[in-house]
Amino acid sequence: MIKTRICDLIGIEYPIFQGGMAWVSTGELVAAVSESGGLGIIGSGQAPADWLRQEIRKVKAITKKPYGVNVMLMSPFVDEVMQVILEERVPVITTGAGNPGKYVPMLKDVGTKIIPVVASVALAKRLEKAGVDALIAEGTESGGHIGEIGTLPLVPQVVDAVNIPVIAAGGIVDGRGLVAALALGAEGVQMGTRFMCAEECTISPLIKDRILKAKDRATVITGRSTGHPVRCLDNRFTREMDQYEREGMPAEELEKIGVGKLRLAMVEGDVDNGSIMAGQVAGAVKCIEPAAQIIQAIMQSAEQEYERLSARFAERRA
Ligand code: TUI
Repeated sequence: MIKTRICDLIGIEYPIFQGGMAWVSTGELVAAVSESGGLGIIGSGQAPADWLRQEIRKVKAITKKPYGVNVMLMSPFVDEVMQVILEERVPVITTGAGNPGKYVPMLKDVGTKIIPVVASVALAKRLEKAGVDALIAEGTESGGHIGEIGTLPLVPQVVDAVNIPVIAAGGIVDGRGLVAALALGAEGVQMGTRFMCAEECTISPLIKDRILKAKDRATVITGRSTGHPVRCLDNRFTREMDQYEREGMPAEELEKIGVGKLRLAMVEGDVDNGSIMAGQVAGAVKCIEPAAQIIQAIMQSAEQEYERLSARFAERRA
């Protein structure tokens, strides 16, 4: 059994977070992950506050276990979303795409644990000083809005720079990834892409099918010129964006074209014109299965991999 500080900090059985993906991580998936002993996290993205309240209530109706909400700090509704989080006494929040420092005191007041996503050592250090409870160090292998450093170099540098627990994200899809993350000094993992193919995930089956058919080189990065690079599966939408970027379209116009495209993919199932945000591990996701089975499989294979490595080290010592 792999228990770490993060399990004790938030009261979960297994050190596995399900990434809070906009339009993907709805109450159904979140409740299933939390009920299975991981941490399910609602993706509030750019959704309005009442949508979030409804998803929180769905989770509370299904499970009494801890769950989280991801706050996308570039959302126009961020203040209202924070208000709902306070009112509903959400146990854990994660944040993305910005610095949540100014929200830390009010969240601490109500006992909400704050676990920001960082893509650099500098922000990790600043947020530890601001009083956050743990950090998610997310490498560029992830889907969606990404930083520039790979998980393998980022995680140990963040681990060495702070004393609070660090969760590794980006490029992790199975038990081998969990053991590797622990070897880097992380105390857990966050996975998004694999949970997109959970049975309980409510996205369009056409998107799940695209992930299952993806190969290792299926993802591309668009939006570098806007300062907000995004990783998604290569499709008509990403090729058009790429063309516009090469033609020098201004950032504002590019961003306008992107509006609504994530929903178009995930909810409407438009696999050509939508933005299918997914990580580089898409090629390693092999089947649709219940969240409980995903978590059990990861824990079982992590323990086997750990045993295998221990045996190899023991052989060398003998
Ligand atoms: O946030 C994510 N992934 C996301 S958010 C999203 S919605 C979106 N759509 C279009 C454009 C932008 C967002 C889709 N996927 N992951 C967490 C994450 N946070 N990755 C990287 C960061 C990050 C980047 C810069 C965090 C902080 C930061 O700097 C803030 C600062 O002030 O230094």
